[in-house]
This record gives sequence, structure tokens and C-alpha cells, in this order.
Amino acid sequence: MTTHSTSSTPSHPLDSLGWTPRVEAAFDAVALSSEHVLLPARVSAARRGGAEIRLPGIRDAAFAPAVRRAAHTDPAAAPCSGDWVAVRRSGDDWLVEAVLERAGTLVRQGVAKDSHDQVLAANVDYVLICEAADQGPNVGRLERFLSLVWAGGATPVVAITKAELAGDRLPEVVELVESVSSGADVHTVSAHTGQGLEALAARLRPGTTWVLLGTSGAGKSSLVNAVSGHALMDTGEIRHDKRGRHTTTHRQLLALPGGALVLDIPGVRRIDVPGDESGVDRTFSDVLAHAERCRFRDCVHDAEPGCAVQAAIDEGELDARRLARWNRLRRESEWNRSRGDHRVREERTRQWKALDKAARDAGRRKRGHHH
Ligand SMILES: Nc1nc2c(ncn2[C@@H]2O[C@H](COP(=O)(O)OP(=O)(O)O)[C@@H](O)[C@H]2O)c(=O)[nH]1
Ligand SMILES: [Mg+2]
Ligand SMILES: [Zn+2]
Repeated sequence: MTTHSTSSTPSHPLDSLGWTPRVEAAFDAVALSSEHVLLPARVSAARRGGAEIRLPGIRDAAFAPAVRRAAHTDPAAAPCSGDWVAVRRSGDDWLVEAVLERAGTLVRQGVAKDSHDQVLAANVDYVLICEAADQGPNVGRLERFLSLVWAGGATPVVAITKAELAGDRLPEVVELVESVSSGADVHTVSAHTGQGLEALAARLRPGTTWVLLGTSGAGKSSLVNAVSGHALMDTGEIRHDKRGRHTTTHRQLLALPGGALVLDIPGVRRIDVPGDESGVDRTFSDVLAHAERCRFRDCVHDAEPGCAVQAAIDEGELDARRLARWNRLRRESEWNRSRGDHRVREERTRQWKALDKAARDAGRRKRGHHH
């Protein structure tokens, strides 16, 4: 998603919301086959049964509550923050006619036995994973975040935040973070001293959509504020009173002065590795590269002869703990996928039973009618 209007072409009113040719094509397909006049809008926050939407150029409708026309059983199909939707006016309401096809999603695994996966954010180009320099860093957590982002199709960027707090340890912290971030750029930043902010700001290109991931207190909001030069987000120093929380719900799609968009999603406390193993494999691409040179194709990199992964560990090229974490995340990912498959099967059975019952009830009514 690198096609953006230059200063020579007049900007489209939707550009400031992250409009792209891909979204335009998806919208046209929906709009042309509808009997209604539809408008494209972007969802700033999910709502029960609908969404808060942003429409450019319509006075006082910057944040319009919208309702979903069709009730779907699949919660993953409900509008979520970052979604592009096709809406139409109906009296005083905006109706969401369709959720346009997504690219780059962040998905929270359904944790409970029968819970569905939840799309936290859609149409995300980049995810800035924030890890504070003075708290570890926690490389296992970083690997989980990276797996989640890769699996959803967005590009991860890592920020080591609060750099000045690490003091002499900073080079060591950076090396450790870089050793687990293969394929992702690492920025070392401080919202307090301004270190690294210019380099990061240069990456926040106009029209790109970002999500910040990291534990509470990692410095996400401070970083957004420091980069943008405005107090766009509440930080740990501000008490979250009623008004504060209200403000937050209405500010879930933030436009940075440079033109990038930030989706402020609810905190992700528990990071389950997605059932899509490609995310884990991409995160551990350096380990995979070793594994490709193992003598046996089904090598489990334990004690097999000719294991290139064990050889890399012996030679000090690979940390044995990283291999252990890879194995663990792969197992978790497989488990989550099988659980997801099980859930889909159960859902199908439930729908089939409901259809079957409806047919039988209809048959009974029909027979009763004839008597
Ligand atoms: N020393 C220092 N503290 C920071 C920095 N960035 C954030 N903090 C502090 O860390 C705390 C949490 O920051 P906040 O941005 O609210 O974190 P969030 O929960 O990830 O959004 C606040 O007290 C900030 O002042 C930094 O670069 N240096
Ligand atoms: Mg915050
Ligand atoms: Zn091996």
C-alpha cells in the first residue's frame, strides 16, 4: 500500500482516512451492485450491532453511529476498528450495508472453548511493537507479538522505547531485540529525550494505518504524542476519569499531523499465537533457514544425526533458548489451529441442525394446515 497522491495530484477527500486503490475497487464492486446510493466510510470503533464511522466532508458526521443491516452469526464478520464499510443514509441513521474485504488484520484467538476469534483491527499496514528498554526486554513476548502480526498480514516494526532508561545496558538490549526480530526493522526511541523520533516519524507515511502493540506502560501513547507533537493519546500520567474514557472511545482512529493513521485498539493482555503457523515460521525464519539444511526432512532438531539446527547451537550461531521457544510456539499454534477447526465443525453442525429443525417445523405446519 504505497500508492499515495503526490502534491501534484489533487488529494481525494478519503486519502486522509487511508483510502487506497484496493479499497476503492472493493467499494466499487459493492456499490455498483447495490440498488442504494452508498458511501464509503471507515470504522473508528466497533459497537454492538454497528460501528462508529468516519465520513469525510459530511458536516457533523465525523463520528456517526451506524447500525448493521444484516445480522450475521459470525462475529468475525462484524465491523471492527479500521474496517472500510459501505454505508447509506436511512432517515437519521447510517446503515452499514457491507464490510469491505480486509487486508492486514490483528486477530485475537478465541480463548474460551466455544469463543470465536475476534478481529481487533482491520486494514492495518504496520504494527509498531513497543518493548520498553528498562524492562528486560522480554524476547518471548516479542516473538509472540511478531507471530501475531505476520500471521495477520501486516508488517511489524519494533520500537525499543524509553531508551534513555537503559543507560549502559542499551547496546545489549538492542542486540537482544534484534536477535529475535529477523525481518522487522528495530527503532530505538525515547519519548522523553527525543532519541530516534525523526527516523520513526519518517516511516509514518501519509495514508498508512498503524497499530501500536505492547504491554500497558510500554510507552505507546507517549511515543505517539512525541512523534506527532500533540497530546493525541492519554498517557499513564493522566487519570482515566469518565471524560477521559469517553474521549478515548471517540478517538480510536487518530490522524497524525504527518498523515499517518493510528488505530488505538483495546489493550491486548493475553497474546495467543494464531493457529496460522506461517506467522510463527516467519518470526523464526533464521531458525528455519538452519532447519532446511538438516539431514532428515522430518528432523525435530533434538538429537538426530546431521541436525543443522543443533550444529548452529553448538557453533554459537543460535541460542538454544530460541529453539525451545520456537518449538513451544509451534506446538501452541498447532493446538490453536486444531481448536479452531473443531469450533468451525461444531458451528457447522449447529447450523445444519437448526436448518433441519426449521425444515421439519415447516413441514409440520404445512401438514397441520391441510388438516
Ligand atoms: N523515562 C521515560 N519514560 C517514559 C517514556 N515514554 C513513556 N514513559 C512513561 O511511561 C509511562 C507509561 O507511558 P504510556 O505512554 O502511558 O504507556 P502505554 O500504556 O504503553 O500507552 C508514563 O509514565 C510515561 O511518562 C520515555 O521515553 N522515557
Ligand atoms: Mg496508552
Ligand atoms: Zn534438525
